[in-house]
Amino acid sequence: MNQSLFAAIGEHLPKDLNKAFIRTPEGGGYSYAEMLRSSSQFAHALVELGVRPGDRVAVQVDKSPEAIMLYLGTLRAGAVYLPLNSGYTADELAYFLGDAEPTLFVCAPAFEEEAKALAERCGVARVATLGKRCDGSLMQQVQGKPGRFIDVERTADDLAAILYTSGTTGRSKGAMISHGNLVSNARALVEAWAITAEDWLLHALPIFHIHGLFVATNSLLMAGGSLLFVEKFDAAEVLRLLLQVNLLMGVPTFYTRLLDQDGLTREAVAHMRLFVSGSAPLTAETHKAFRERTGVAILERYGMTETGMNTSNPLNGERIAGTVGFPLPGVELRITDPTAKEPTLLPQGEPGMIEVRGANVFRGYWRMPEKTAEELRADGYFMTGDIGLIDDKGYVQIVGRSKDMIISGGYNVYPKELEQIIDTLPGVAESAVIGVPHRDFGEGVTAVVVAKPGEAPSEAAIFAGLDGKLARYKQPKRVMIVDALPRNVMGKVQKNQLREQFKQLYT
Ligand code: MLC
Ligand code: AMP
Repeated sequence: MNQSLFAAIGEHLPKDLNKAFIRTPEGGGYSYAEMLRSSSQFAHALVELGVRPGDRVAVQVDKSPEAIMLYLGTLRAGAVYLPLNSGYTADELAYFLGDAEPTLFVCAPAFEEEAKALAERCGVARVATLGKRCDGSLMQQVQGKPGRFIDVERTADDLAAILYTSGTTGRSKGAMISHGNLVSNARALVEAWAITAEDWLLHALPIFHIHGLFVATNSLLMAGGSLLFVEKFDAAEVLRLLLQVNLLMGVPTFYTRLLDQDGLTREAVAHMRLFVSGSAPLTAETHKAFRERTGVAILERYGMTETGMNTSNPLNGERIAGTVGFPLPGVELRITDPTAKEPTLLPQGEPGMIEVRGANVFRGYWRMPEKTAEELRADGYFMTGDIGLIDDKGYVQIVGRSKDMIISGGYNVYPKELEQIIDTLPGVAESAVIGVPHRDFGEGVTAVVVAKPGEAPSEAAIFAGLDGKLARYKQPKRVMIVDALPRNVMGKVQKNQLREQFKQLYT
């Protein structure tokens, strides 16, 4: 039996296949029947381009309904989808292409020449292009292909996708996500949030991370629901389009920006069934402000690339601000002592390492068995790196992170990646990159820099030194020059002290 995500979606198709699957505000998009046809055509085109089952298809394109067809076509061809943030620079891409060794790299048409040179350098056999206006070489290749495709059979353990997550020590790791992972998590969300074919979700997230690609897209597909698809989040436009939908999923920045809109009123959202927030902490302040203004309690959930969604506040029941709710169906969660080598359970209410187990947990890191072994325990629990507790009502609260990571507007930024570059810049003795409260992005990436004796690197020089090397969202919003970094007796930089010192920089 085919255990692929697409086969599972096939079991839940709406009765009327002419019903919308994706619609854009301009009237474009695909019905379910058109989705079945188009994803077949994409699968045929991929096969023609030499993509075999198990091959990786790396994709860095602008958001469009066609990009979703490419995703589905890749799954149907039995290949492994590898989405890449459209903000990644050529340096960043070179690493991913070299590591994942895809058969095909699909990029935006404007990037074709550069991509071909990069692909040659990284040993990638083919490049095709896909634009957001149905343009590009892949789109041409898709035209005229048969509207039926015999799907490649997959087991639950076969890979469906690889998503790179940066590491705290430098090299990014490719999280291997199986069909079984995607199917189980989409089913759990359909159950937890009671998603049906009547639902319309306003999709304003990027589609190169699990939130936009898996949580928002797969769960609606698994229920035969519909997506109103916009290219990016614009608070005024989203507020206007909410009238046409009943669900919104977003990162906390969506909600703080919506609160800045005068038009956000009880009446404006009276028809909405559910607002979901995740990917970063939703402050109790934002939760409360949204509730006061609209009468609606945002439902906060918690997940990560390696595990999909782990917990959710209840659909029916109290949604408590500052908590991420209960484990989803099929997910086991425990809190352990982060200092102990063997899993040591902590009493309820005590903060420790959040560990999760279930069909949602990934298959390990691509070609990094030692990293996999460091984070996936022999008994199947994954050590998330998040510090949390289970309160007396059974709600999970996240209170911190054991990993040195910043979450800015829902994107993860690893300080090490910046520090390694900043430390090589002229006049810099050393640096520490921290996240401090930021009104818009939740945390603002901030570089704290110590100059070499007799030198005075400027903020502008640091910005210039990072330009083009890392995606823009990773770059510091401010650079603070200090005389020395605070260290403990072991010589370790005390980032907590720096976070305290600069906590009011962006508020
Ligand atoms: C954009 N910029 C950011 C940024 N997004 N800077 C810091 N953090 C961010 N998140 C920068 C741009 O580089 C640019 O800077 C400037 O801000 C304006 O760019 P923009 O394109 O106009 O930004 P905007 O569209 O307003 O984007 C903000 C945003 C977007 C919050 C809407 O970042 C977003 O959609 N975030 C969602 C991320 C997401 O989906 N995360 C899920 C990960 S999965 P400059 O200098 O170039 O002018 C996951 C697991 C889970 O975490 O549980 O879900
Ligand atoms: P990523 O590696 O991009 O998938 O990001 C996953 C990380 O985002 C988790 O390990 C958490 O640290 C964080 N995260 C996701 N959802 C929440 C949430 N609701 N509250 C706090 N942190 C969250």
